[in-house]
Amino acid sequence: MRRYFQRVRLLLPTVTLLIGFASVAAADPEIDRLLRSPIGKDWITNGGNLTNQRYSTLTQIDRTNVKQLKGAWMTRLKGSGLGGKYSFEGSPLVKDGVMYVITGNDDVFALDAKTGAFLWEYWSGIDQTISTVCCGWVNRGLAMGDGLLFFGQFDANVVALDMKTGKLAWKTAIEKWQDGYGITGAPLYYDGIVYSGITGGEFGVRGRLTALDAKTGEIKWRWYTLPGPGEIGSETWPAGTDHAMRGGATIWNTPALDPELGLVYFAVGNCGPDYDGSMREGDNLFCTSIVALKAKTGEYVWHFQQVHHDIWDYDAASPVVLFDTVINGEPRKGIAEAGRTGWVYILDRTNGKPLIGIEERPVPQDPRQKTAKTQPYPVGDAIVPQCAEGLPGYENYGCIFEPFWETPTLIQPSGIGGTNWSPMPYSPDTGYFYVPGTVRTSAFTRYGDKYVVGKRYVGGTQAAPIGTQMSGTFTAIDSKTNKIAWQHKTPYRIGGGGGSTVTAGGLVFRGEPDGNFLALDAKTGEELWRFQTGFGADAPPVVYEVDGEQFVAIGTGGNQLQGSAYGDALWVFSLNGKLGPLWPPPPPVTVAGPVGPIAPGTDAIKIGDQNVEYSYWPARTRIKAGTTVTFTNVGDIPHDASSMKQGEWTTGSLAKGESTSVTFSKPGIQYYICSPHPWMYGQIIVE
Ligand SMILES: [Cu+2]
Repeated sequence: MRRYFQRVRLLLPTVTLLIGFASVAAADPEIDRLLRSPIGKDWITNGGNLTNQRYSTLTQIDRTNVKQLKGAWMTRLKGSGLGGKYSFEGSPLVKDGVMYVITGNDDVFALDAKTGAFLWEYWSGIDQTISTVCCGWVNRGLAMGDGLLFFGQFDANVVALDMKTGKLAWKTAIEKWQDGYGITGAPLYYDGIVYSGITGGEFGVRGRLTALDAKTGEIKWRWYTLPGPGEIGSETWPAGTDHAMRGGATIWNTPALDPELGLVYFAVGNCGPDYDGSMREGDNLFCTSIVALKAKTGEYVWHFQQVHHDIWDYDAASPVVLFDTVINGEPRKGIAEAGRTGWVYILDRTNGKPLIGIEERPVPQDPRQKTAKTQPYPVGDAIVPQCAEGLPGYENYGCIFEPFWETPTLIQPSGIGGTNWSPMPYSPDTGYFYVPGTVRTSAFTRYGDKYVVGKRYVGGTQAAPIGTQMSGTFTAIDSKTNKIAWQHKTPYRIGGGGGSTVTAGGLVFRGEPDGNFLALDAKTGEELWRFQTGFGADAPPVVYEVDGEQFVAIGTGGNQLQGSAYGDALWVFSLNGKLGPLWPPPPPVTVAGPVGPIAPGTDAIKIGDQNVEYSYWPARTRIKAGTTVTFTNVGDIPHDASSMKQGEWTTGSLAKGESTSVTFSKPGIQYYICSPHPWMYGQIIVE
């Protein structure tokens, strides 16, 4: 990859010429001005403004008075996105006293931001049989401009609604969900263009950033994250093969944009098949990378790859953050992204070179996986442990870049650890990034997978061993050193799509999967306020002002991957609030494995029943040897039940309504998981 820096240098003069780009007549001058400005009374895009900093300049609520914060209003969103298959990760947008919010079912509501009264509602009618959902039904938010609201849907359409009425303005299909594509990330609007990523990295898709005309929905250009033959990066894939064409590299989250440099930036997710690198020798660009393109044309400018030849599902899934800083007395333009590796990658956004330092170091090798010789190690601290400890029954274990083959190998942070989809706020007051992380071990196993259009294509699995602890960290990272300023150990997994926001009042607001909403001192980390919302309180909060009153809003609908209780509520807080806390919901599990009472004698197990898509009912059963157990999928998407001992038994993939029976003849304890969703556990005690 080193040779690409050559190209970066060649492109720099072009970048310099683009300064002044912002002065060109804009399509929506007011929104564009707000997008370029510090976040004030309105919150008009997912990350607050073009930087994704989530730093509000409002100061009415501060360290001295935050203890008085109470609920100003709480509105239930009419059952939208309510259920175990959904996560609520959208940040509400606010403009001129109107709040717009999207749920995990792609339904959109406009509310009076002061009272929570409904102004209009848009029900997506999204096909509930979509079977290419990787990681829960979720929508990470909206964008606005030209009088329209923009969002992506699960069915891979980008949609625009009239902001005044909620009526559909246009709808553009980027791809078909039947081919594995979907959209879960919030788009970015700027200067008449809507930028949208795409998901489907677990389904052998070809990732891309798509730029649409905001007024018409017409596709202006697309930039593929996986190079075609002869294109930049094609030499990092095996010559004469088409593996790159189904190599995933999707874009999970909202881009950022620097109008002065004229560049749009985004993070690219893992390579496909996720856990099988045997047929895709090379660094595999642009998997697990940060990429900069010319914002107007989509022309490549630079990239930085965080993990070469990724076989661990180490997505770059958190939104990139732009920030300006001073290093060694020199003003620098920075960009940062928090990875699943547990590191924050800090670069110069003019050229993609490390700002603090990132070293290429040799790593353990396995020729069968075609492992990369070296990997980038950022200077500074990781926010989660990067080595797994040994466990009984596991011969192999190791650290972050430990290779694996067919014998389960324990690795931390794992592809479900570190920072996943959650945003990372930045405060120019403290100079800190606020980084959520999940701490857990995964047992990685590689197996082959044949590519079939629209089917899962991951080539292996990672599952937390039964009985292992799962928790989290919330860390302030100093942007000048990439070192920990302060860190909280959290009892639950965070970073899987929840989030936080920082203010000029010196506060960090963040939710917990157990329903608590917290305010921390941004400088010291001290907890200053805590409020029980009654629902899983994970979504990234926002801060806004109406009629001189400052509000803090958070969607409390739970998060399927963090295990928090589901709901359909939106809570809004202010110093004049009157509403008190609710009873706590059931807390998330902290130990991997099947939960719930043991059902004696049950020989019928339902998958996805009782509105909990990713579950077995009962999760635990006790039977006599020789019993035949029937597994039936009553959920919406395909699932299976597969022995945690690889290859011992499996139901095979069951579509909605399908059943398969398995006979258990030998006494013993059987643990099983769903192979596409390895966080689903079941237990059968055979006597
Ligand atoms: Cu499943």
